[in-house]
Amino acid sequence: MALATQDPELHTLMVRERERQRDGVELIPSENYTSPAVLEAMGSILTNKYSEGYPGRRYYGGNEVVDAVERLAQERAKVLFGVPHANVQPYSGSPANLAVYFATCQAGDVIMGQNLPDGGHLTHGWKVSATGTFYKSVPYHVRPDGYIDFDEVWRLAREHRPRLIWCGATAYVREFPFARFAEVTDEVGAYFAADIAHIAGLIAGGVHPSPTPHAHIITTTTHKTLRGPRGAMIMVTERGLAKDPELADKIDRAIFPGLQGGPHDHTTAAIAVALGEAMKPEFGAYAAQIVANARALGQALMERGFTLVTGGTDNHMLLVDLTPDGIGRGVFLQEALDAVGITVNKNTIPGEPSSAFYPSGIRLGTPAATTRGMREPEMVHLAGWMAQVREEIRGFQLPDDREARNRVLREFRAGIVGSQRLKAIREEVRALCRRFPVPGVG
Ligand code: DSN
Repeated sequence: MALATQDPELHTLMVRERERQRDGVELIPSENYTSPAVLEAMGSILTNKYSEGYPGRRYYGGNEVVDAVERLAQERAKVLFGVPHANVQPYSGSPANLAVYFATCQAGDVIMGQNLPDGGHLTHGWKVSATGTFYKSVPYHVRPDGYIDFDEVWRLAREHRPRLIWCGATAYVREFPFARFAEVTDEVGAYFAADIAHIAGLIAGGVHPSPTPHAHIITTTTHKTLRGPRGAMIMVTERGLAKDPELADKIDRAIFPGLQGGPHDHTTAAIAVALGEAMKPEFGAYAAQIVANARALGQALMERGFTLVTGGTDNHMLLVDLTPDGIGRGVFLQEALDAVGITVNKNTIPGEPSSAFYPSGIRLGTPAATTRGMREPEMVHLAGWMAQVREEIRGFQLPDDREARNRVLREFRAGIVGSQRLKAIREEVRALCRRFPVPGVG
């Protein structure tokens, strides 16, 4: 109420976003809907406090309650992921990952991670990221079939003797081979960091193997499948402490005072709430349904002629290869699906023949749709609409020449605004959404 009267301009924008979330299907695999309890903690008076340091070791007074909040989040993370140490202060995934470098490497050290266009993350050493600038990045790739090229991982690790190897990705649809990465890192003496940002909720729910017995360090964001607030955690495993008994202290010092100042205590509280939710048996059922929905969506898409990287999925995500329709078509399908209220993101595919800005695929995921209660029958509806949208825009091709490309995109955008077919699908999507309210949104 305060916002509506005090700042109607901002309030109107929030109303619009609420409607967008309510009336469209969210299929971006890194997004989710938090619970009303998480939202309540996030929007709480805990945002008023400064708490540099760690519980019992702060630089400001008045932290007796915040200490208890942070300890609660730490303890829940430790229980949920079976680790002896958890730092819940990273502002988000990228600072968390940067802290891992700061704790384990010197500038110029060799590091390895999955190449960005092959599904890896910016912070795993991509050339324009600080992690690819301050450290010598030797990326590994996926094979043409979409699976991690493990022969290459072995070859590069033996040749370059990296200090740190990442396993984890933003666009990888198969189970991560954590045990195999442990063999490699053990042989070459590297730290093994597992970035489980995408799959943390699946691990917590018991439907993806955990890296805890294999990795030294585990990082994760808390807002994807884990369904918490936007934040992150860094965990150190027993294996990590066996390799380096100081590792937990090094991680803590890397976050504060190395990279960050005061933690966001309202986020810490919301992480504690989300971890508490993830410890409940119903979260396991949720995680299993995410995967079941992803498989159902993938099967229905393939039955309608779509090509999936690796031919399916083991997790919450699908990567659709649109090259049979022409290269660089991700932007066309993303925008046309936006027009009908289905939100996806354009994405590179293995061996991308175009560019990261005009990639040849789209990335889909089921965590958010599953949170609002959608099941296999709804996935089949979604696949049907996606096939119709693809047909509607089949005539557009992306020219190489920049001017021609801009002209085609202008025509395309005018075309999707004017399409009666897309308008009709938009109404069908809206009707489906009304049957599945979003927690905290309505
Ligand atoms: N932006 C995230 C994702 O969508 O996967 C990764 O940081």
